[in-house]
Amino acid sequence: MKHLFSVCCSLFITTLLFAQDGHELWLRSSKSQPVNIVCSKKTPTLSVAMDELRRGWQGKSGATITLTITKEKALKYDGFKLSENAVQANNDKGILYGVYELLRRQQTGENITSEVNNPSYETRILNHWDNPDGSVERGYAGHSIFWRKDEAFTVTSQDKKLWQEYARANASVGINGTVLNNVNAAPQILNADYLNRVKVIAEILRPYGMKVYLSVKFSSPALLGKLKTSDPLDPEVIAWWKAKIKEIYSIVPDFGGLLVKASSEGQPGPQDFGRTHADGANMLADALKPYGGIVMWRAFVYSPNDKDRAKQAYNEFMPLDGQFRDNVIIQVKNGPIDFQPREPFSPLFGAMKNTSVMPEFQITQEYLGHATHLVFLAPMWEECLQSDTYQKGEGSTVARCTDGSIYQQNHTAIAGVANIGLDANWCGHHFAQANWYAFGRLAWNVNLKSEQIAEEWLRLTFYNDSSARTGSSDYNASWTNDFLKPVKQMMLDSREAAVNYMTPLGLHHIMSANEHYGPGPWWAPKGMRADWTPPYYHQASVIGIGFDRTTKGSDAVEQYHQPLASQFNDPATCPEKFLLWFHHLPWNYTMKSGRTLWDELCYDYDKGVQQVRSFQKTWDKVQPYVDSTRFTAVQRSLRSQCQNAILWKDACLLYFQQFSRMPIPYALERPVNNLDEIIKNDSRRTAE
Ligand code: BDP
Repeated sequence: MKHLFSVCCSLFITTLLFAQDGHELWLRSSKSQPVNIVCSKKTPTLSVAMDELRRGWQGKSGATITLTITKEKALKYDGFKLSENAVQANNDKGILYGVYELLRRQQTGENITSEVNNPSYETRILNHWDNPDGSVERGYAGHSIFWRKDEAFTVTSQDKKLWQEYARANASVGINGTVLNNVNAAPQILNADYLNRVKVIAEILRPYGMKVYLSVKFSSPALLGKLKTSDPLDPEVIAWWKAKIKEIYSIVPDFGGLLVKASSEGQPGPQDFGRTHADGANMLADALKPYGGIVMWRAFVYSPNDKDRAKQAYNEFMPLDGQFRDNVIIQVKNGPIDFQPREPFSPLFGAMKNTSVMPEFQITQEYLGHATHLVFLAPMWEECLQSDTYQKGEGSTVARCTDGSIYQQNHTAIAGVANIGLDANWCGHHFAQANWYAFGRLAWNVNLKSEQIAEEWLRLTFYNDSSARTGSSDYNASWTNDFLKPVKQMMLDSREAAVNYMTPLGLHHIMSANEHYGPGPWWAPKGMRADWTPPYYHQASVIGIGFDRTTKGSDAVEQYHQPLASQFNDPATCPEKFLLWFHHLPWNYTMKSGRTLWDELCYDYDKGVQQVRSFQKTWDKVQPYVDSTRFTAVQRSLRSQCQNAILWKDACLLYFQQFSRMPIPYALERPVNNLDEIIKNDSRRTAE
């Protein structure tokens, strides 16, 4: 009888759940209460704030809320002060952020306390890797929302609507800037036609407090200006950039600045002319300075000649510490190599003491299963941000070394490589939206916990208020117990699961070539740059596995401040999650669990697969709480994720087993794929 009752309830709830394509993100409209707003000033941003209040007020019906621009010393950047019926800030953007916070708290049922809420970073920016032809590098959610191939310069009302929705979503989590094009920049982005489109985008984003930025190709003076050189010290080159930047500001007066990938992966840069990164960055910084613009100069550099790619950014940039202008920020990826599922933090954080440094995270899941795998990235970013660099004593976390708490920085910033495209749900996977949300929330408050972010996002994105009203408090309780708790746990476990089935124990860069989806530890075609092939990173042989970065090896450990350098250098004290990042060890090396290294690897891969299987069960069970469109989409993705996790496990274990020559522990499930077939399929694909 009880069972029948709950089945009936489930059916009742399900029928009330309207199909959701996910386009509304975490900003799902719900019926609001009437509200009176008192606001003495009038600006486009304040109008947005007032509209949002009217649209989403869930407080007392007929309440009066006051929006006041003050001059409060305790407020930093666009921070705000909140109470149940007042928002104070030093500027209109702060008011807007305060309004979003107020509405979020009303919706999630959090307390509204009257404390100062300042952002951790001044600039909280997305990097779109969007190309002028509409394609998106490492994008898995459809084409660019900004650019397209056909009728490239026509702006439709549909474009404008989408850009406005985009701006609103970003503002609601505090993101205040966006780089509109790929770091592998097409030079034509600086041509008038494109700049006019940038102007329209900027106009739509502006009321939402968002500035636009562009990525530029360092050789633009030669390519576009037909100059003989792009040498940053050449007077004609300097004049060309000055004129170009003047032109940009005449079109977009509040333009934010430039992002530059130079002397990196084949991109031109100052080194082509015998100049340094500082020469290049400073030349652009000087041209931007009169307008208040900044240069975000990337430290993602490596050449095939270096013995250890992990060391290179540090080697190139440390000697330049203190030589950059105060409107240059060095943009550093979280790890020293790339955006791998797990890396130790980049040793540049905290080490560059006289230069502004900003973290770059990848929201798009290039190495984490694209838009197919459910991987909540907040735990990964939290791990990086809360890593202690020890550069200024204990507690010198990456967060504190970059947010201005420890070093005097003229500008502070944090960037996330966007996962946004034209897909109806913006991000490809419904749960990938949580990563966009999480990036914004962490950029605003670098100390937020992943758990809080996941909970907020789930409440905003999946709580069904029409059912809540009919189902009353019972619905609330069962939603919390049977949906929120298990799904939140799934999100929180999902990154570690991906590490387990992809790259456990510090393994890295063993993904399949080019598209970076699935395993490829064997991939090393003749003549290929060694540092683009997985064997360079895993170094597996009959002797053992792992990259020796100890003092006896590449000595990458030396780039870390003590006590980390010694800790990483010794396999007994090196955290096991980084073991094979720093050490080459024999297959029978004894792990803390008492198992051999080989067995541990097998157990970790297996655990990853089992975790995804448990995510499938978790999701199937919450069906009554989710509309069928989103339910089915996530269910299907989890099936593909599970197949891919099994492929990772089978491929890596069977491949490494050729060297370990040890059996896969018999307690574990046997592989279901054959290595030769996996490799054959993979080489067919990489040859395409
Ligand atoms: C790598 C990506 C490549 C990017 C590069 C970068 O595979 O597409 O251009 O990072 O960040 O991970 O510049």
